Order: sequence, then structure tokens, then C-alpha cells
Amino acid sequence: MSQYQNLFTTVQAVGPLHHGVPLPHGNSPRTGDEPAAFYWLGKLGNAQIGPIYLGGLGIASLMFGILAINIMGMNMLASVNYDPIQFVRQLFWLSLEPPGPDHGLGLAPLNQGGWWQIAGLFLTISVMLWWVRTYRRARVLGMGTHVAWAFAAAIWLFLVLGLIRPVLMGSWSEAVPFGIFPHLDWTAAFSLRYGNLFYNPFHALSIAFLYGATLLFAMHGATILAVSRFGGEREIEQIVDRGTASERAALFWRWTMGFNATMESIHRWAWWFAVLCPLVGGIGILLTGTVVDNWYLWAIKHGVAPPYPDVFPAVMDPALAPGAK
Ligand code: 07D
Ligand code: 07D
Repeated sequence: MSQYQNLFTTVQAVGPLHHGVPLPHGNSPRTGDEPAAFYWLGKLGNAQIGPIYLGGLGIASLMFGILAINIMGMNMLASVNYDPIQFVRQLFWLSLEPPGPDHGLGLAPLNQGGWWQIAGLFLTISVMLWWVRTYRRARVLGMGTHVAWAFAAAIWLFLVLGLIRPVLMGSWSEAVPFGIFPHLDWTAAFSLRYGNLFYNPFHALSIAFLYGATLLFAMHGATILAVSRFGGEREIEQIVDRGTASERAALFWRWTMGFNATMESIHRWAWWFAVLCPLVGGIGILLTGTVVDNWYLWAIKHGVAPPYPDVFPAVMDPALAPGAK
């Protein structure tokens, strides 16, 4: 079938709707009626929707997640005196803050960070249960657990930000508030407090993997789309044959760069770049305030950043200034 292909024409190969492989003993039945096909959904991804597997873990995860979001929402609503109009208008600025430094790692009264602690606990339980679900569903399908471990890399950063680092620092006040703009303010303040995160080499590495991941994804997505006119995204036995989509895709990169990934290795590259982004990022955050108190001064000490010329007074660690803590 030769069909004009561009960035927006999606090939919709719709076969008979199916429930997927039979599930081993001990699994709950898949939820919902027969799967259905939607043409417009097929524009985005697969046209078939369902069956979804909910199971005990899925339900428990959703329950904890909904509880967490509700606690955040109700606290935000309370902060605007239960005015629904103001809630909508100010939503992006509203916040549920962690306890203040006075409370250390103790339990705080509900309206002084206690609700943040409960919401954080529920959100963490929800995320962990969802992780087990990705692991278990992959296993039941006889798949590898690569998705679960990639997700674990993101959860690592999440836990460093909201649990591990605050515990090491001895205070929940170190953790991130729940809120759209408030969590951005926290991010900016964190960088400033610790002497500019740009000088944290793990932040730099994390950025390189972030940018690298988008570059790889652009190259891979573009390459496969470019050979979809030869059935590149669908070929199986053709992969090893001469003159096929795969061979052209590989040759394109050898022509332009002298080197090419393979159909398999490109996905390993993608996986590692994506995983290393939050993985090294988490290391960088964990070191901040625990091992290194000021990344700018650290960078001067290690010859990464030049010191200011002597015309200025010597730079002092602001954290050591009287009244800094
Ligand atoms: C596209 C997959 C879908 C996921 C989406 C996010 C929620 C939050 C909660 C109303 C790519 C769903 C959002 C469930 C609703 C309430 C209380 C993933 C895709 C669409 N951030 N951050 C965002 C989170 C941190 C930073 C947006 C979460 C760190 C900056 C969204 C976490 C730091 C910017 C969001 C988290 C940080 C954002 C879009 C957890 C350092 C932006 C996210 C659990 C890493 C951008 C207004 C997105 C923005 C943005 C969610 C952590 C920095 C609200 C859930 C503390 C600089 N963050 N973030 O598309 O527009 O991700 O902010 O750790 O500029 Mg953030
Ligand atoms: C947050 C992992 C947790 C998310 C999970 C998902 C739900 C919702 C709902 C699906 C994202 C849970 C999901 C609960 C489900 C639905 C609907 C991953 C997360 C588990 N920075 N910076 C990074 C850049 C500056 C700062 C990383 C660039 C400034 C801080 C990334 C710039 C200051 C932190 C990055 C820049 C600063 C970071 C994040 C440029 C602010 C972090 C990687 C060009 C003024 C985080 C080591 C990631 C980190 C981080 C990029 C600048 C602060 C590479 C490009 C100097 C405090 N920054 N940054 O994967 O790891 O996040 O740092 O200026 O904590 Mg930065």
C-alpha cells in the first residue's frame, strides 16, 4: 500500500478488537465491557480503548492518590475561605506548605504542616503502589521490567526531594510544597540558598541527559517516521534484509554521522538517557545542604568557576553570616 505520509497522517491499522493474552491464576478479571475502537483516538495512539486492568493495587493506588489530591485541594480551598471563584482564580498560586523548621522531623499540627505530612504520605503510598503495579503487570505479560525501573528513577528523585533529603537535613521544612507556582518558587529558592545550582555538576549532568533525551527522541522519532513510507514502523523480517526501511534508516545515519544505532540499541540509548536524568539529579539534590552548602564556592574551590577579581571584597558563604539560620 503506498500512501502519502507526512507528520500528521497517521496509519490506523485496526485489527479485530481483543482482550489480550489470558491471565494466569490469581489475577483479577479485566475491568469493563468489550473493548471499543474510536477513530479519533486512533489519531493519537491505538484506536482500541480497554480492557483496563484495575486490580487491588490499582484501586488502592488510586484511592491514596485521590485522597492526597483532595487533602491538597481542600487545604487550598480553605486558604481562600472556601470561595470557589477565588479557588479557581488563584489555583496556580495556592499552596499546601510543609511544616516550618520549628517542627523538625516531628508531627506538626494539622494546620501547620500536618496536612502536608498526611498528603505527602498518601501521595508516596500511591506512587509506590503504582510502581508495584507496573512491575507486576509487566511480569504477568512475560515482559521485562524496564518500565518499572525507569519509573523507579523518577521516584528516586521524588523521594530525595520530599523524603530522603529532608530526613537527612533533620527537618520537613526542607521539603517541596504542594502547589503549581509554589513548587517553582521552592525550586528557585533552593538554587539561591545553596549558591546557584548551575555549579552543581550533577545538575549539569541531569540537564545533559534531559537535553540528550529530547535529542535522541527527536532523532529516533524522525528516523522512523521518515521510513514509514517503506513500512519502517511495522516491518519484522524486513529488518535484516537489504534495501528495507531499517537499512535505509541506518544508512542515513552512517552517511550523515558515520555511525548508527541499531533498532535495538537506540532504545537502550533512550532508556539510559531518560533514566539517568532524574537518577543523577537525585544525587545532586541529596548532596546539596548535606555535603555541599554553596555550589558557587565549591566551584571556585575546585577551579570550576573563576573567583571574582580582587577589586571586590572576599566572597563569604552567606550561610555563615550572622542570623543566616
Ligand atoms: C508531560 C506527563 C504528564 C504529567 C503531568 C503533571 C500534577 C500536579 C497537583 C494541583 C512532564 C501532572 C501534575 C499531578 C497537580 C496539584 C496540587 C510529564 C508529563 C502533566 N513537579 N516543575 C511542572 C510536578 C518538581 C519544575 C508541571 C510533580 C521539582 C519546573 C506540573 C512533581 C522541581 C516546572 C509539575 C514535580 C520541579 C515544573 C508540568 C513531583 C525540580 C515548569 C510537568 C511529584 C525537578 C512546569 C507550572 C510536566 C510548569 C512544571 C508537576 C517536582 C520544577 C504541574 C507531579 C520539585 C521548573 N511540574 N518540579 O509536564 O509549568 O512533566 O510549572 O515530584 O516549568 Mg514540577
Ligand atoms: C520531578 C521526578 C518525580 C516525579 C514523579 C512522578 C505524579 C502525578 C499524575 C499522570 C522531573 C509522580 C507523578 C504524582 C501523576 C498524572 C496526571 C522529574 C521528577 C515520581 N534546570 N533544578 C533539574 C534545568 C535551574 C533546580 C532537573 C535547566 C536554576 C532544582 C533538570 C535549567 C534553578 C532541581 C533541570 C535549569 C534550578 C532542578 C530535573 C536552565 C532554579 C531539582 C530532572 C536551562 C532557579 C532537579 C539536580 C527531572 C534535579 C532539577 C533542568 C535551571 C533549580 C535536568 C534545563 C539554576 C532545585 N533541573 N534549575 O527529571 O534533579 O525532573 O536537580 O536554566 O531538584 Mg534545574
